[in-house]
Amino acid sequence: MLALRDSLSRNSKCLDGVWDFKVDTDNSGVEERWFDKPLTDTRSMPVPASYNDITTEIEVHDHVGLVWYEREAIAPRFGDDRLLIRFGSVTHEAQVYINGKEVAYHKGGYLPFEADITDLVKDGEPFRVTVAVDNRLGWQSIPPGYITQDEAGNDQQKYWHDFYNYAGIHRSVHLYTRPEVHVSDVTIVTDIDGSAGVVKYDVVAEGAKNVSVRVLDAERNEVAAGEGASGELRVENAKLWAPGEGNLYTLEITADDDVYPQRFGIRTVEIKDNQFLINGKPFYFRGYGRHEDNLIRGKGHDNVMMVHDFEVMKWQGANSFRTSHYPYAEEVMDYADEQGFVVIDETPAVGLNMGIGGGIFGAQGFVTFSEDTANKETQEVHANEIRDLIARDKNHPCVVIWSIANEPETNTDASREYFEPLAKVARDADPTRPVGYVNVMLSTPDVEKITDFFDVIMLNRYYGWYFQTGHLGDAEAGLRRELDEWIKRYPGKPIIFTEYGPDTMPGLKDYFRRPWSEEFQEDNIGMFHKVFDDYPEVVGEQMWNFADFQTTPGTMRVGGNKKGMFTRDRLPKSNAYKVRDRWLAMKEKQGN
Ligand code: BDP
Repeated sequence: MLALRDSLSRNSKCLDGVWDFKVDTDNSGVEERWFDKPLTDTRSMPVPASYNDITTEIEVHDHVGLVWYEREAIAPRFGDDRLLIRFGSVTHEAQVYINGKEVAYHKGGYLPFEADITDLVKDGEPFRVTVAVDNRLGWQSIPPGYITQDEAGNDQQKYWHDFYNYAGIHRSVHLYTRPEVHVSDVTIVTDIDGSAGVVKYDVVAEGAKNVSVRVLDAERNEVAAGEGASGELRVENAKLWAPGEGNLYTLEITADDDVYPQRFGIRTVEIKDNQFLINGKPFYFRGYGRHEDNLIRGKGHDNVMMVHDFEVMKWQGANSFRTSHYPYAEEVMDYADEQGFVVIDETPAVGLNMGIGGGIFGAQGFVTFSEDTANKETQEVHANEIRDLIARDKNHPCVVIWSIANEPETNTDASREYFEPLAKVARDADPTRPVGYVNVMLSTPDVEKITDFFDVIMLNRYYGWYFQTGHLGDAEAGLRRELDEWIKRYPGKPIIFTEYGPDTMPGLKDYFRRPWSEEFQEDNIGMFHKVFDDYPEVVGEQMWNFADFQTTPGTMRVGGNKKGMFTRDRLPKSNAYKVRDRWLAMKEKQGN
């Protein structure tokens, strides 16, 4: 889906603000047709934000099922154009009504959707927007979950991922206008030829008689132009997009009366002899797995936090991150392009592994892949998440790898059957970028069954924390043994560490440098770094996690997951300074 952009032919109006809100205590609002009339007995709820932490009421925080949002909007003048309503994301399911009429149903909590509402509203007139939001996860949702009842008969949502199931209207809501005949998609693929950039483009604009394009540089000078819906252009003396250098161009597309500006960067990505090459140069990933998680807002997108987080990452000398464990807000992807950050872009397929349920995530006793659990239908939902993510993010130069799942079960024949077609879905949707998945520690190379479908090996490893807790000598030996085995079995595939590091209580100091202390975080992460430095096949270190984040309560979680390099309010733990020294030195050496 195309990003929201204003242009000569497109105007948008933001509907963010304070909406009316109501919890649907017994989840009966759809049957009772709450959307027919304005909601009654409402309270205030900011948009965008997760609703969970806004009020002080546990009934709101813990509600399982539907909540309702509503506001009035005034239609802008749209004349003969179409008027659409667009949501950046609603987690996890949304039904949208305009003046009581359903216009959209969308399942999947982390990607945008829109609806044409032209025929339901009038220029300049007020109308009612009602959104029913459902936070329930089931076996056929991505991520998966299931619901049980407690002794009192209340629903309890269970899931296998280690972050809190925040819900609500998480990203901005807009109205926008566009001509009836319009640009509905564009794919841009770039290459480098000497000092020139080669720009292949393919526009979809159904019914358009005339399609033309021009490439504009950052100062809006035209540097190339073409006729027709697809073609190849040359940009002489191209300013390449590169790590640390957010050089961007715009492909301005004109399709009859519609004008759509698509930003892109000229760069290449390639894997060769164990190395990850960007613009033909070996790239080493320094950074983190992150979360969209913040105080009070939960998973609501917030530009203040976004810009601050990037400042903090730059302070530390990071050059990359993974969108663990779901697609991030479009604003974040745009900003990563601009800042020259390198991104591993992940689908919301997290927790497809009932083997690690156990004590941590509060559920166990299921088989991951079966007719009654994650089945064909789940696989199709998963496939659509991959397609939709790639459709949304394919023109972002920052994205260099698609990660189709985090820590799924991959040590069974059933997992091989499940993942083979999904790897293909990703490759068909984008033949230009490497595809991978993020591997869990239970899937060591001797038992893992799907790495041959992928281009890179991405490992989450907790040596010295969940395993050999506190014993770094054994941890290091285990890590080295495992790495040797991966390299032996998969020669040529580069290895990126996508998670490592222990929970660390900020302020907990210890002369004996034991687990949970700030000293232990330094030692554990330092041990990993020492090992990485010995292996040229390791081309990246993304520690877990950028910042502490909220989870479901559990005996292994203290007010959430504490593996942050920074606290939840983005203050450095002592390890952050150590890693900063390392990363700034590496940056100096690598030049990015
Ligand atoms: C891995 C998951 C991540 C968890 C992390 C942890 O990928 O989501 O938060 O471990 O345990 O299993 O901290």
